[in-house]
Amino acid sequence: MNPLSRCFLYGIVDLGYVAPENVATVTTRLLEGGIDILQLRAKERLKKEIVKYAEAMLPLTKAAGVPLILNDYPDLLNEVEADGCHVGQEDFGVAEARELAGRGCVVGKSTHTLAQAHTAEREGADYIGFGPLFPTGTKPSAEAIGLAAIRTLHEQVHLPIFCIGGVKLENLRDIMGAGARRVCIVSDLLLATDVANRTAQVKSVLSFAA
Ligand code: TZP
Ligand code: MG
Repeated sequence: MNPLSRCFLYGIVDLGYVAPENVATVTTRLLEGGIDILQLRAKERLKKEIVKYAEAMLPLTKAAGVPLILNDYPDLLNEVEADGCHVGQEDFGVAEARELAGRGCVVGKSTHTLAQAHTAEREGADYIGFGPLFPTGTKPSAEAIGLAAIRTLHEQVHLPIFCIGGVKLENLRDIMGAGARRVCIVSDLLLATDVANRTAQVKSVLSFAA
């Protein structure tokens, strides 16, 4: 069975939004709200800093039984007891990521087209991200792809698919209505006044739609 088959809401502790001293607190809030899987995303940070943030998150995610995924650096899985890594189209192939990780782990891949999603499945990814659905300040350089391909994607690719990019509590029902089952949300959770409450609200919409 896919280790992520019961994960529907993917959260990211993104250091673009979270100050280093708040990494543990924000992680706790996301977990309190019922996040199913968490990624640490720390662009332009040194690897040794990323290791430190991951170490702050790990006891919390482990206690909650929630997988922790490191963005960009599969090799850090040699140093950190995280559960997996996430790679983009310009990073590594899935097999290469597994080799760099040096041990069994979850490998996720970012995809932006149906063709890339098929390739990721063939390469043996454990899950994919699909997006950005909408323009997003979290990844301003990426072109939005809209909702049109979501249903076909779910008919053709049999991996956990996390729709990402501009997903918010407010548009979640539309995204589910377009065929999505799982989502990844960054800013709408991290910028909420009450992160745990926002996370719980999103979870309840997702479970209602499941
Ligand atoms: N990959 C595609 S869109 C995105 C990433 C990391 C950012 C999503 O962030 P937000 O704030 O939920 O739009
Ligand atoms: Mg990357």
